[in-house]
Amino acid sequence: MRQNLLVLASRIFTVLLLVSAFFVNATTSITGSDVGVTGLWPYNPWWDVNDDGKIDIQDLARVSGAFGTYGDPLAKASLDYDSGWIDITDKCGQYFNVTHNLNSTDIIVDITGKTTADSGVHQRHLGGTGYAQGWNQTYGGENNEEACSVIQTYDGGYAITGPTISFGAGNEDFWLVKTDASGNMQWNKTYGGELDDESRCVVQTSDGGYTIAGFTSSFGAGSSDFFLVKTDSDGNIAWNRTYGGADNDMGESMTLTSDGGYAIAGYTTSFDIGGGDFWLVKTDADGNMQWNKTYGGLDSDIANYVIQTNDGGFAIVGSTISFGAGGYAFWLVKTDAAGNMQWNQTYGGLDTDIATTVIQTFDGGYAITGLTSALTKARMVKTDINGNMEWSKIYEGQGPSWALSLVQTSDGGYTIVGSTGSSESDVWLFKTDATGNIQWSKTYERGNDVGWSLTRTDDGGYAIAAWTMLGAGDSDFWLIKTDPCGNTSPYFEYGLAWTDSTSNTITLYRGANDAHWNYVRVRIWKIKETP
Ligand SMILES: [Ca+2]
Ligand SMILES: [Ca+2]
Ligand SMILES: [Ca+2]
Ligand SMILES: [Ca+2]
Repeated sequence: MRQNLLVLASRIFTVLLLVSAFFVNATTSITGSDVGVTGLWPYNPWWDVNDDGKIDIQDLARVSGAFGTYGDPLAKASLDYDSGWIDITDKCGQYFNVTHNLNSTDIIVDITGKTTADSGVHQRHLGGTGYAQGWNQTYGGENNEEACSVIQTYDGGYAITGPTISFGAGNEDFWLVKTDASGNMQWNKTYGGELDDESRCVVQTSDGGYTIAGFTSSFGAGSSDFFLVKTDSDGNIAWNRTYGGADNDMGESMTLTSDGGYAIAGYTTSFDIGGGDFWLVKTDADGNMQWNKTYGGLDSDIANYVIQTNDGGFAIVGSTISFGAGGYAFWLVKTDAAGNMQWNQTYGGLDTDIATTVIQTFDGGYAITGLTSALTKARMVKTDINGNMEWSKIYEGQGPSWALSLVQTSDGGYTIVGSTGSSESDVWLFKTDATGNIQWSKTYERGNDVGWSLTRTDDGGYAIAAWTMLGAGDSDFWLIKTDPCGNTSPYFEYGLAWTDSTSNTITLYRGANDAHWNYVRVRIWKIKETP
């Protein structure tokens, strides 16, 4: 079947489908036989094949190997409507309308697609180019490796970091793994000393090198310190810096800033007013500290994630007992560009609520992932630009569930990674709409597995940094690359179905597991009058 599809795809560039009955006030009813077309009409692959009253994925599956027309059976007279390329990357398993405001008859509707913005054009439900299919790879030695962060690199490959015990100078060390676009390891490096050095976060810098942040017990002012390591493009150390005092200073998150420097957030007991506080360190591009600020009360305040906001300030999220209703609550702190707190908000309370990641949303607000209910349920909070909660959702998959990282999608929704599972945990990836309702959900399983971080890839898919207990020994890094619908293996669900029309809209359906239809273009042509 695959061979046939490829042959068809190469022979047919554009599928034309004749419509007449869909449109009101039809003056001429044109059918295939009227214009002498064979193989096109009345054969319509977008029908209700299994007669269950709807055109959906079951129908797509049945017709995906069968459709084909040859050449251009109808002559186009004039182009009456062109939607241009519409990004539908995030519409897996969804119906959507293309509005054309064209009330006419004797037309051809011409639907084409592309997989990436730069790839070739394919026809409805067949073909597709430029898609790097899903895959997964593990990296590690006989002891523990825990992947915390993944980025796609300028060359289309990936860089992953987290602590390793198997390799390096002793106890835990920072581990940086660089792969090609298929996840094959190109090189790996460790950074650290004799004691524990735990990396949390990697970014690529404009010179092609990398900067990794976390904390070290091997170096610095005492106990643990924030630790920042800058490398060249091959992972060789350019410089490294520690930041901290005599007690614990644990860097958990870092972001590149608009001035080329860095902001690192974590937890300090060196400079806190009690129980540990959020600590934010701002450096220049060479790692020289420019300023630092603490935020917190008399009890425990633990920062887990920092971003730079659109106004040049910072948003830091974590958990607090000092403020809120009693137990650990999500705590969001917003600062100006100099680190002065502008406002802060807590979400949750009596239960234990641990916030893991914050992003700024398209509307200027914030979306936060985390854990609640004694760390057994995933939680997400959406706020407005001032941190006022708009909604909060709790997600339970198969047993205990965590939400650890998220991205916003082009349709205003969210894709969240974490873990779920009853006896063992699996990596959990799910997509929601703009108000947090789950649209699709996938799990990935080796042994006991947790997804810690995700990033969007240049082909519209996702890369997930996970750890798995089923690897070379103890835990290993696990890098999972998916398509835009969360699949790691190719599906033969080529498909975009045309499911309904009115005089001014065409309703399309993108297959729930379709890897290829990230862009669609609808054109409507007047046909030439038949003799
Ligand atoms: Ca070490
Ligand atoms: Ca210290
Ligand atoms: Ca405190
Ligand atoms: Ca291992």
